[in-house]
Amino acid sequence: MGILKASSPPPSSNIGVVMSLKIYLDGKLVDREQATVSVFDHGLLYGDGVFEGIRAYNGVVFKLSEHLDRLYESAYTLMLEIPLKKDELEKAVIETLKANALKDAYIRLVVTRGTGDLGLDPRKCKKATLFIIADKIALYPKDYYEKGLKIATVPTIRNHPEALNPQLKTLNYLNNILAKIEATNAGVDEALLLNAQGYVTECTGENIFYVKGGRLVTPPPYVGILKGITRETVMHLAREAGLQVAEEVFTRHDLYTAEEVFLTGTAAEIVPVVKIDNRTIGDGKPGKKTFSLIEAFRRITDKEGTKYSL
Ligand code: PXG
Repeated sequence: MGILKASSPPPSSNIGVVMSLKIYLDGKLVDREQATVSVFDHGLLYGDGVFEGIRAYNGVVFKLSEHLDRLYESAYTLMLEIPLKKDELEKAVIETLKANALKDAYIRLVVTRGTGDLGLDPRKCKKATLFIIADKIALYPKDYYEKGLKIATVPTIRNHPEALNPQLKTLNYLNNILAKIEATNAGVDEALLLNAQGYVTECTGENIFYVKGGRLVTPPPYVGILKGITRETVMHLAREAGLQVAEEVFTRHDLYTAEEVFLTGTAAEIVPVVKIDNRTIGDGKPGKKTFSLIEAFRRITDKEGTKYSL
């Protein structure tokens, strides 16, 4: 998948004022140049922290409450105390969007263990660092949705749930980054990760689904996946559309022989897959059920979430 880049500062307006992106950092909105964290921050030194990637569509933060619940749950297991209550954090997200006059945005919400010293003991960090970046959304190329992706299984397996549970959205993404490098080396668009038992888990930043015989199937969380918010939404939309939806353990064979395969994630939304490990899926074109789910998804993105006005 493409890489989401923070946009460079916009060019000066005709009255000569340079608008800088405002970043929420530990309770204040600051210019991007001032939005810095310490080299002793354990988020940087150890990847000790949690994050969320969220989108706003036409003045609605899609499923903000669900994203915040997942953030607090990841932090709870890591015994990382988020310095704001959920309603305060919700306000901080909206404040950041307003400060940047963004109706459509990509929001990156990050909480690190905070500043400590050179030792991984989290007790050395007295207070978590919290920042929110809201920027213009860099969309994926249209081609991805019209032609579909080619993906391949990579040698790196998904983290074992009793090592670093994939249900936690932590700042340690090296499992996914290694897989991404392997996919790029193999000349495909995205990596498919199996678990230690050889079952299909997910891609580097997307959940996976297949359609076969009128059923929509996706792996259950216990195989080792992030419980995607887009995943939950798609399961709901599919049930509403009369599809039978199942969370089942499956292998690559089930994907190769499926009628349709697609990926889901906040950044990608729903993206069709047409080739896996050089096997053509269905007739090699994005499937009908995938397209109707994309349409159904796009109808609700600016309805199901937290509304705000600029
Ligand atoms: N699996 C993994 C490993 C993820 O990181 C998803 C599935 C999909 O979850 P959601 O809740 O988004 O449907 C993710 C989400 C980025 C970026 O900037 C990554 C994600 C989300 C947004 C942006 O790479 N990952």
